Amino acid sequence: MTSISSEQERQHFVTHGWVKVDHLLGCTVLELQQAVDEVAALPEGGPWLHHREMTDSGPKLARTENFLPFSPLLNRVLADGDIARVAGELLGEEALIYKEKINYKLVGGAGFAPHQDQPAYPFVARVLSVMVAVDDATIANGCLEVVSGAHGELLPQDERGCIDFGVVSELNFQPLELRAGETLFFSALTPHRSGPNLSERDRRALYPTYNGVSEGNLRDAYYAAKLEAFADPASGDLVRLSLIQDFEGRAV
Ligand SMILES: O=C(O)CCC(=O)C(=O)O
Repeated sequence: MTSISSEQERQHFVTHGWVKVDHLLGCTVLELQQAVDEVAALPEGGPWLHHREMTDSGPKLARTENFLPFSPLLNRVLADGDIARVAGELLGEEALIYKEKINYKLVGGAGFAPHQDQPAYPFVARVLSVMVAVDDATIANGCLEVVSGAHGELLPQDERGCIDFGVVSELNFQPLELRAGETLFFSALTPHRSGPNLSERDRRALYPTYNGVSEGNLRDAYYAAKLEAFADPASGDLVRLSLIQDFEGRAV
């Protein structure tokens, strides 16, 4: 089988714990943005999960999950296309979608505390995190910041499941700007964080997460567990988006 990622890209991923790859969408950036607009416009109360946050200009959409069954284009791009094939090359076996989310980070939207993704993913030993930029992701609008070469182990965590404060000061976070349509593959152990969107433009991004076929199709089990965990409404000032409390957004 011919591979889609180059040897250099695979080596970059192994060494640094992340790699950016372009030209994997299989559709135009405009089609991708329109499909994300359609998901954002889905009404409340479906099997998809919309989450909102409070910003200085009022409540805004922060995240949608569980939308692939309702978006043929996004399902093709994330589950059946070259992004999933490169994910498989990096995992070393066919990649299946474990879960999918859109982080909208609309103007004024909040950032994410330093964390590794692995603790947020039950039932699975190995997952691969991926970000597909829907809009340009820049320092001003809260692009991802990663620590290179620190994907060998789970770091000490605080009570929220984020990286312990004492460890964070020793980590060297580097901003990764992405052009709309570019894809970032990163290890579920790569420490990362992001700032708020202080710009005048929205910064939307898709985050499909993949597991290897040898661990089975876990997507339904993941969403059943998430719905059960979220049935017990969390109190407090922060919005809960994940099974860990990495999001820094204010509750509506
Ligand atoms: O979208 C971002 O800015 C960061 C997202 C993130 O780290 C997460 O959803 O786990």
